[in-house]
Amino acid sequence: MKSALVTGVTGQDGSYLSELLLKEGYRVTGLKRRTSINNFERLTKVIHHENFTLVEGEVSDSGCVYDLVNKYQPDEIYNLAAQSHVGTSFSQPDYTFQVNTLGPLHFLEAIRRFSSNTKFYQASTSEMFGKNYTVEGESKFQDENTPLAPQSPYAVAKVAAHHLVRIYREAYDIFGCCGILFNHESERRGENFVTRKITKWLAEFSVWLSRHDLSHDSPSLVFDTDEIYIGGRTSTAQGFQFPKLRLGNLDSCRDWGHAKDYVRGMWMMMQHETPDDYVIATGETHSIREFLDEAFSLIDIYSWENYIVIDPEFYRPAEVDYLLGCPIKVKKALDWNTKIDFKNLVSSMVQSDIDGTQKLE
Ligand code: NAP
Ligand code: G4F
Repeated sequence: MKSALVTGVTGQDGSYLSELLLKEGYRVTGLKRRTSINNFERLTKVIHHENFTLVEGEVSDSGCVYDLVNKYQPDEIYNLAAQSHVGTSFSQPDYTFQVNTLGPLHFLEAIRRFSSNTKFYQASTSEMFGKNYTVEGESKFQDENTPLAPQSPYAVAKVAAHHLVRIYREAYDIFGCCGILFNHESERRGENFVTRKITKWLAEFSVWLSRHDLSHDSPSLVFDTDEIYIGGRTSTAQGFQFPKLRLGNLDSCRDWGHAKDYVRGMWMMMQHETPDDYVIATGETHSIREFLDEAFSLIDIYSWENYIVIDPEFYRPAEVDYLLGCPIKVKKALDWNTKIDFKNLVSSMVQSDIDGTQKLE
């Protein structure tokens, strides 16, 4: 039986990846950091599985990582743990580096010292490209050859980790792969990323409307306040009015896929005979405005401008304007493909949030 250690197991990708690995017959050890209250919501499908174990650990603590790797000597390590919010990395750059750069370095060192046959996956990101893209004829895209030009402390920390994996691969012959994953979302996406923030608000608004038997397309039903609606969570509505959705820059474009497809790509890279880095993306890009068009249309609202407020608080000191990944290498080498397209991604997120909100009512 193969064994895997998954860091960031309580996160979006960690939970989907654990499900996949258990299906593939692995023994999975999930690393969770110490929290004052358990956050196992995403782990309901795996937590009672006989081949799944949770261990507590902190990736920025080298001794902790060395002990874990030495003790478990897993066949594969998937390092998904990160301070994963780009906006937060501007206010917490030091912490972001400790987790996102020193974390992977500790694993690479631990493998080199104690477990040289362990394969290592590092969660690299399309944010590393920053403002750069490759131009070919009419098309603009990023692939494995596009130069990196990070635009945030988050991205700089990930670039450092990306290069560390390459160096350990070349210098010490460690089987290390970096997945350069473009944005991937799901019903389990963190609530302060833009897609989930939108779908959660829509669900709460939609359920509130039906509870009050109100018509959908009536802007007089919403009001502007920054006190009640904060960071993706609505608390109360005010009489027959509901707080507007507050967002930042709507003009950036992202290549959004579904996390379930993307964790399959991570696993496929690790099964290949040689370690390498791959872009994982859909090859399609959409602006935040287009995401709003699609999501609001699902509750029969076609002029969403009336329902949102542009709040400078959600603008970043530096922005990544355009991401569109070219996944040709991973398609050719690993036969990887997406199964869930943009429309299905948005509708499954909206529906899941509506179901979740109704359950709470
Ligand atoms: P996520 O939902 O934010 O999950 C991050 C995980 O890391 C959580 O389990 C978190 O624990 C854990 N973590 C944070 N700090 C830690 C620490 N110091 N020690 C141990 N664990 C720690 O992120 P995700 O969307 O699943 O992304 C997974 C990885 O892929 C991240 O490295 C991210 O940067 C990268 N990535 C994501 C995307 C994307 O679009 N989703 C694209 C490219 C790359 P808590 O649950 O306790 O917070
Ligand atoms: O949803 P976001 O926060 O994702 P972002 O910054 O693209 O980062 C995500 O994808 C990366 C891969 O490219 C990962 F590495 C990273 O870990 C994370 O998963 O923001 C997307 C866009 C940005 O341009 C942001 O400025 O949406 C814009 N935006 C507009 N209003 C907002 C908001 N972003 C957030 N989080 N909240 C807003 O209210």
